[in-house]
Amino acid sequence: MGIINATPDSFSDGAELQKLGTNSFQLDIDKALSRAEAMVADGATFIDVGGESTRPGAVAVTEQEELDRVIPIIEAIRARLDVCISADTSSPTVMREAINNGAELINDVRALSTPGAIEAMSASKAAVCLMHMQGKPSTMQENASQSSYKSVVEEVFEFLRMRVEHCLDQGIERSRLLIDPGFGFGKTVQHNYLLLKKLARFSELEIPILIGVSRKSMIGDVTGRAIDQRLAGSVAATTFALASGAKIVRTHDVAATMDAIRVNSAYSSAE
Ligand code: YH5
Repeated sequence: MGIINATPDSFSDGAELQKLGTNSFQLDIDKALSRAEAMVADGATFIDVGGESTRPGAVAVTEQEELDRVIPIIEAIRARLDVCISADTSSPTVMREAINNGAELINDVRALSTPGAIEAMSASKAAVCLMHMQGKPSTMQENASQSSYKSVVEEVFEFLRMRVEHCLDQGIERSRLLIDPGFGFGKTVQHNYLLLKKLARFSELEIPILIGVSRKSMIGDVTGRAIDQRLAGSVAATTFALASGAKIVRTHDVAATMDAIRVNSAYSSAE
């Protein structure tokens, strides 16, 4: 799963080109589309489009801003590429609009906890990824270190098990669900590595596991590397996740991640 961040700061040359009389909005869409094309050429089968930054400390966006950022990019990808489009959102309105415009997966870091989100999904045929997060993006990492997980693995497991049950009760079929332990979301580096080590536990739920470790602090912390130097570490962590049964990997670096997937497939099927 390749990542497209539809947040203004991720297309940073927009402002400069605008001065020359170019439409920066169209430029952002073109840029997102060429990124998506490259990721599909590298082997991505999902493109995750998000308009709300959920990085630690990020500020909230309005629903309208999110729609304005995400929907045109989804439309452009749908018109040009044969790939499963994932919309990274917690807003029921954005979920509905994204699905109406061709998204087949909703990636919700809040696991459908926003009022109306469950209803938006049960009224659709789209799939949904339920992710675990402790706290909220603006403050989750401030509290992570003193956070009182008795056992981080058991608590994340119980949370996902209950969200899965709730979705099933509300008419979202099992075959439409994905689960994700939410690396970096209200967790210390130690919590993240324990979750990675025990990831196989989550296959008990018999729902495909999606993971995202790409360029995150858990990689930066142990390698001492800046965000743009974390590829090797991210691929190493990904390999452990694949060996423990992860089925979908959310990444900024599709080509290298595909190599890890191929190596893992060969390793798993060796006899
Ligand atoms: C995820 O794990 N993550 S957004 C901080 C970074 C680098 C990357 C400090 N959405 C996930 O990618 N959706 C995000 O450097 C996600 N699973 C799912 N399902 C955070 C992110 C990032 C944060």
